[in-house]
Amino acid sequence: MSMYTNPFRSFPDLEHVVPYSYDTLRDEEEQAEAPSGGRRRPMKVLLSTLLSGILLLALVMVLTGGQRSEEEVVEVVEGNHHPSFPSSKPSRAIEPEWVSRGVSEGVSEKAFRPYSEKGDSYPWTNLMLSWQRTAYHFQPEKNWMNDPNGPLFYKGWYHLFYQYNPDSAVWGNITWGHAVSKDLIHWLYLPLAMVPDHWYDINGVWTGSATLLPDGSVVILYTGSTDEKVQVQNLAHPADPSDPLLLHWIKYPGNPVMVPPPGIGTLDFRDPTTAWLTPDGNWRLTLGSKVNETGISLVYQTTNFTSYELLDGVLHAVPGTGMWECVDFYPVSTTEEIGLNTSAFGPGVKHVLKASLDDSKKDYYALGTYYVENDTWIPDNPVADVGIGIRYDYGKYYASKTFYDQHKQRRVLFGWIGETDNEAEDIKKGWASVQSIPRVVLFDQKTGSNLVQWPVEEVESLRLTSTEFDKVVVGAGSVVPLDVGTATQLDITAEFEIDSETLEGTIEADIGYNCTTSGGAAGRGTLGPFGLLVLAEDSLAEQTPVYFYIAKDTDGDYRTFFCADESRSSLANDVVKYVYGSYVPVLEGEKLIMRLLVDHSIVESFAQGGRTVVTSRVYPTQAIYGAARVFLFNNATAANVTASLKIWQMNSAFIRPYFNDHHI
Ligand code: DQQ
Repeated sequence: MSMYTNPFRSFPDLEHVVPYSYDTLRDEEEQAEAPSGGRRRPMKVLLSTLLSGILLLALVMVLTGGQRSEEEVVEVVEGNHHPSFPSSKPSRAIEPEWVSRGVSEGVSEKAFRPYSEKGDSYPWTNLMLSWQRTAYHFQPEKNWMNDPNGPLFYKGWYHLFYQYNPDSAVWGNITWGHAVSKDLIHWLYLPLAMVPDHWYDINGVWTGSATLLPDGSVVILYTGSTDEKVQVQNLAHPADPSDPLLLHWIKYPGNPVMVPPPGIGTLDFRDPTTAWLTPDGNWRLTLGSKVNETGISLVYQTTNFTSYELLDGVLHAVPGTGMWECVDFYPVSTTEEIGLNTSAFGPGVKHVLKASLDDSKKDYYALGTYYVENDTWIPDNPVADVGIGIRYDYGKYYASKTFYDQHKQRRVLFGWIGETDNEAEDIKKGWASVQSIPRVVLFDQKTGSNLVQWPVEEVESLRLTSTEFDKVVVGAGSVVPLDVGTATQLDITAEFEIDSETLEGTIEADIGYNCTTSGGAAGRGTLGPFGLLVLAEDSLAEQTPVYFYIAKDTDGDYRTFFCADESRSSLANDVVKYVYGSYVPVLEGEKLIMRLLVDHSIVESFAQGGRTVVTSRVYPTQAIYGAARVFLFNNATAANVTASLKIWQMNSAFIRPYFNDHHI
């Protein structure tokens, strides 16, 4: 097959593209009217809808004054401190000034390189840099890693493949790294699974997915960047299916099996999903692309995984969201707390569509209905469509991928947690990026409008000694140390109650609250912020607050936010410090609960059982090793809060090379 001719049917006509508003439900940005959408529309409707999308964007830009989204703002919070609240000034914010890696190949910006040419970076010591390595998150022994690829459970082992540069701590020369685990926590590094060694992937063995077939065999589909940097899809299968470690992979001699169809840019065609089996007995898969600024998801059909047919239309499209990378598409049960096989379909099932937005490097998902008869997916709530609504994680988190774990009947999510430091420091420390602790993903039956994500139960096997704190009163404007010894590897569960008199007596509080633009942890309001300071040293000159903030309107309705403020996380001036966060649904009678996994330079924070999640990458210079502490804080002006906590010290995971004589 010639790769530049189109062996398939014509490019989908985007018949059912419907523009929705650009506002985000959770980011609290300006909301515009969303037209209701039909499922199939003619091309002229597409053109007019795209045009209205552009006009709508222009309108929103005017209304918001072109306001930048949360993470584009590097927060600088000045003054407004209560004397007992940490008074250190956040260090200077950085306007990133970087050189692109990967963009010419048609993938996201991969490098953050502030001050690399000015030479005025912070004087990092080896001691500081070595502290940043995580103890129980997965990361390769050395060098660069990005997206998780092809996770699966096979013959007793969990397999994780990942985008990996075997030569350096920066993006490039992308191969598939490979590790296996019995429990998703302790990992053995295996030899590289696939390297760029054919014309159809010589510029990179990029992201892909595994599909487990009913006969127990495995196929992998991945994107190759060809000798001419064209993005194509390739097929691979295990050389020895009886090998539980799947050490060797054979690339299909007929590769590529899918090439960019007419109308799709050669740099805009990547990241095939796990395939699902439809009731008509065909396999389908989807992959991300764009047409102008409309992010789309193409659908292919196959029976044998070697020949594919591009189906008419698209699974879904959202104007203004740009290139969709690492699309994920899977069913969730609305009635049972179990995961579903990717091919599950029928009553009691909703489908999640997730896209990683190349333009903003954020992972957005939405819940909706999959119509197998015409391979379209319609969001439950058009205003919270993919790319404009809910995110998996409001912190540093991208290119995520789920798999169905048939061993434990759960759907497990991995996500790439990149660096926000200076690339020169990544090169010095010899590595860059970690994977999130795998999270179980479930439909939230209580709210009906979001997923919940929760660290896999196996992480609890790392819990060592614990300390409990019962009903600690944290007065308005105060900080309370929690004596747990060294606080660099922790699992923290905390429950907060705000004093009801103040809560009820408050007529109105901060209705326009926004984690990023309302002053971070130092911005004081009647009913917040309150929460924890982690990776803090005694003087609080360095600290990472993770907190709730309650807003109340005159109708007596509450809106709760869950935020993490990195602006004082490090005295270093050459790392990016964001204030992240979002709204979190809190139902009648629920306490405010958070769980934090602290592991050196990463803090994964879950609110209300995982309805809202925020991951922070932080690079303290003093709050490290034995100097790292944890505190409760309450920076509200009026309300006292009562907190009950359990804090575990966490063991390190065994993450090491595999040798034949090693067992875990
Ligand atoms: N990373 C891969 C691409 C994918 C991107 C290249 C997302 O396949 O689109 O390393 O981070």
